[in-house]
Parts: sequence; structure tokens; C-alpha cells
Amino acid sequence: MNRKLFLLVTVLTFLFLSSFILLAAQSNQSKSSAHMKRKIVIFQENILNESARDELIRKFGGVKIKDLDLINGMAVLLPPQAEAALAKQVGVRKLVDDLIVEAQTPVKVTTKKIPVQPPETLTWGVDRIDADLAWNVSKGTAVKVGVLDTGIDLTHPDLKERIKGGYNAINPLKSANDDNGHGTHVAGIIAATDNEIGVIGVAPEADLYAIKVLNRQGKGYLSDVIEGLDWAISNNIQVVNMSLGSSSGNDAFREAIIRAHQAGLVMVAAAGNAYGGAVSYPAAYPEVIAVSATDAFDNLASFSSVGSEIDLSAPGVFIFSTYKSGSYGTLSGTSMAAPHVSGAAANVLATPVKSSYDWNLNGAWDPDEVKALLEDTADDLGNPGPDPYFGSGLVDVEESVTGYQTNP
Ligand SMILES: [Ca+2]
Ligand SMILES: [Ca+2]
Ligand SMILES: [Ca+2]
Ligand SMILES: [Ca+2]
Repeated sequence: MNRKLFLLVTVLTFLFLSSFILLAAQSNQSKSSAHMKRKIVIFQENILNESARDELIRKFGGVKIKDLDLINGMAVLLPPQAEAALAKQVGVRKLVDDLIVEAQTPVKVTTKKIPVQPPETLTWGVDRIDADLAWNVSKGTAVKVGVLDTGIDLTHPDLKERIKGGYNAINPLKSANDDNGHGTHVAGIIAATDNEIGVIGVAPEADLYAIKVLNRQGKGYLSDVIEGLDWAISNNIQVVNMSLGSSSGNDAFREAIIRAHQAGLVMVAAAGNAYGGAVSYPAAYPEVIAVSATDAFDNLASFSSVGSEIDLSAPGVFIFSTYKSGSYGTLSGTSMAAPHVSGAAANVLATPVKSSYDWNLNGAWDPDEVKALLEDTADDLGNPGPDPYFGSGLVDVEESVTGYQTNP
């Protein structure tokens, strides 16, 4: 009996102590990984193979998050004290921050949870850019549009027919379903179905691809955006909408955008909501169509970023569209302006290339040709000619696909 009791006490003591040791170890681990920073390593071409790269990162106390083939790089967690030495290693070209990117909606979300699908309405934004007057010529049929965002509500009654695929760059084992609402709203502006319920998108027959790079809070990492762009290229996506941004750019971001542009992606991004402050990235890059936001009176939205990088403007105030869990909501932001232009680009891509815009004579639309057409046919706003507030003006979908305009 005494022996049994002794044994029991010994076992219990051991379990008690070992759980403390385990807890201490865990807290040490989380302490050390808390000190690690998310970085992007860009390697030189053809110096280190994949296992040599992995070994190098381990040697400097880092942890690999994922390879970034598009830029010959890797996203890593790295102890800050290792940064300077790693950056000098043979085979390492650059070491930059894995920037935080955010959804571009500044105004409090007012969602209407509508259990029954409402009768279909033409939103003021789609009406204002004369998309409805373009539909007898183009509805963006079968043009592949990638939405780099919080995902899309994959079973939304007004979107599900349009969604042809997706990818979750944050966790490839999970679906690209939207747990925030932002991406679903953006997707509806681009391509909500013409079906007598809800809303109609600018390009209501375009194919949508949900590329989840932002989390439930609408935030994400540059590395996931880069992987999302790579996925878009690999899956022959033609237009990518990026209603997201960071107040700064870096070489990893720039190189990814340049490669995506070379691959033929038409990239459209929200200018940002800095209330007259600088245009955010990636919108500020010349390869990306930067879109500022206007209201129903063609005024620039007070929250819109401005600058010489602005290419076009589009509706972005009180925009009604699809939202998560089969609902609808009204949102404001340059996040809402960009998808009006992405839809316009899809409508253009579904029409034969115009000879005057086929600069490289390849018989196909290239990103710069689409951009030039949208700029040339936009309705000038503000001071005559291109300006830092509206760029070339308000996108005019009718004129861009038909060559004439009912409402100049
Ligand atoms: Ca609809
Ligand atoms: Ca061409
Ligand atoms: Ca026009
Ligand atoms: Ca102007």
C-alpha cells in the first residue's frame, strides 16, 4: 500500500514538474519567435539550389515560410541580429521587409443583412461609368479576373455562377471563402450576375477567381500577395484587382509587379485612402492602373489618395454590392473604385483588339494597350487634361468598348 502510494506520488510529481518544464519551453519558443521578423530574401539567379537556400536560412537561425518563385525569393522569419550578415552572403541579392498590406476601406461598414435576395438594382456606380450601355457589345464574357483580397463568398447567390476557381495563399489547405466581406463586395462590383437578384457587376459575364491574400481583419503580407500574383500568372488570369495597399513599397514588391506585367496581367489597384496623402503601393507603380474614388456628383472622395501616379477615377462612395454570407452591404473606399476599372478592363478584353491600340502588332490586348484605351476614352474631370486627382478622368465603359459615348 505504501509502495503504491509512493509510486502514485512520484508519478504525479513527475507529471506536475514536466508540465511546468513544457510550459517554460513553450514560452521560450514563443519568446524567440516573437523576436523574429518576417522578411523576404531575394536570391541571385543560379547560385544556390533550393536545399542550399534552406540550409543558409537555417544557419542564420531563420525559419522558411514559403518560396516565392516569381521573384526568385523566399519569405522567412529571421532574428533581427542575423539580418546584416545574411544580406552579405554569397547568393543573396536583397533582404527586405515582408510588408503589411491592407484592404482599402476607410469608412465604417454598413452592411444590410438581407435574408431574402433583394430585387436586382443598377447601382449608381455601374450606371455612372455607362457599363450598362456597353453590355450590348461586351459583358466581359469568359475573361478571367483574379480578386486578390479577403476571398469571395463562394456560395453567394449573386456570385457563385461566376466563380471559377480560387486559391488561399495564406493557407493553401483552406478554401478561398471570404471571412471578412471586403473581397465579396469587390467581386460583386466586377462581375455580379445579371439574374434579377441583388446587383449587376460592370462585367457580368466575366469569370471570377478568389485569391485570398488578406485575413479576416483585412490585413495580409506582401509575400502572400506575391504568391497570389504567381498563382494568377500560372492560371492564365487576365485581370487582377488589388483593392489593397501599403504606404511603402520595396524591391520585392516592385520586382513581382514587373514580372506580372511582363506576363501580360492587367493590374488594377486602389489608390489608397490617405485623405489627400500619397498613393499607396502597388497602385503607385507605373505597371499598375491606380484608381482614385469619386462620389455621385463626380467630386473626388475626401478619403482618396492623390498624386501624379493616379491613372483613372471611378465611383467609390456609398457603393452597394454583395457581402459575405449571402448578404449585401454599402461600402466606401478606393477599394470600391478599383473594381469598377477591373470590370471595365474585362469588358475591353472581351472585344477584338483595336488596330490603333495594337502597338506591338500581336493581334492581342496587352496591359499597356488596355490602360491607354481606358485613359483615352475616360471622361475628363477637374482641371482640363490629366491631373493628380482624377488621372485621365472617370472611366467610360461604353466608349472604351464601342468607340462612341452617349454621355460625354
Ligand atoms: Ca444580380
Ligand atoms: Ca497588342
Ligand atoms: Ca468618354
Ligand atoms: Ca482632369
